[in-house]
Amino acid sequence: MAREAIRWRPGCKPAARTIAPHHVAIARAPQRRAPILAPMTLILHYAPDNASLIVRLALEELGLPYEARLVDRSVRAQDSAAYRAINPHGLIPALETRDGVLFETGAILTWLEGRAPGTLAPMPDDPARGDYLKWLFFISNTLQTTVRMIFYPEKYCPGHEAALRAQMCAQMVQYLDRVEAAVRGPFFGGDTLSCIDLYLPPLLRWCALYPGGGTDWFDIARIPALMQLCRNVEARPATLRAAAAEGLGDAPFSAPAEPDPPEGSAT
Ligand SMILES: N[C@@H](CCC(=O)N[C@@H](CS)C(=O)NCC(=O)O)C(=O)O
Repeated sequence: MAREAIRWRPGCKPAARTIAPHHVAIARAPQRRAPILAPMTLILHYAPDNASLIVRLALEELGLPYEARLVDRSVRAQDSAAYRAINPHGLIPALETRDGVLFETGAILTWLEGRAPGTLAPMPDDPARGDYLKWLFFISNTLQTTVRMIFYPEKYCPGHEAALRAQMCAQMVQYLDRVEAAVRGPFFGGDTLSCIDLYLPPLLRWCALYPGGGTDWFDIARIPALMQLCRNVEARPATLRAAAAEGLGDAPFSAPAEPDPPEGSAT
């Protein structure tokens, strides 16, 4: 079906919300004032197959126009003064908005979801909101941080990298078992896509791929509900657009392979 970008106008709710027919949450959109967001005011600082992918998935789902600006990891551009002026932590992603620069994937997702309330998260008065928030925070605070420790143990415990990595892989198995047990439907919370469904598949992809030669701990057979969720997310046109932009193939989450990006480097 025709897919239009969300447009915000002063003093009214978003117009032309024809993202996808199964976005039942759209019907819950509030009548309150939505902010003005002029086209092309969003700049996503990204590297292929980095955490910026999660933000790109949300931008694509919401149909928001954005410019993707490469952070060239092959020359450690994330450490450059220019990028540190955007994100002082030197981490990818960052999103430039009319409200200033945002960093932290979970914060960016929440800000974006707040531009179109009800599209990618339960509304504040929805009983499902609490479950959504607690798992979103767990994924952002704990799951993603554990993945970082598996990828970059030298940043957390120099001299004890192997021990830290082993400990974090074992921890991750337990965390993923708990996330698996919490899946409620085709998407994490049930029938409706949320930011959580855009966050988990990239994390699982990275567990399967990185670091090269060090992913034996990751056992897809333990997490069938999450694998089905991955298949459901990667069937979406928004996901296919994001995957194409970053060279991730047609099954980026259920059958991940090394990326072949049109520009930049994943590591
Ligand atoms: N907590 C941050 C973590 C982001 C993160 O780990 N980004 C990685 C890429 S996936 C990164 O910038 N790595 C480069 C580095 O650590 O130097 C967030 O959620 O945005």
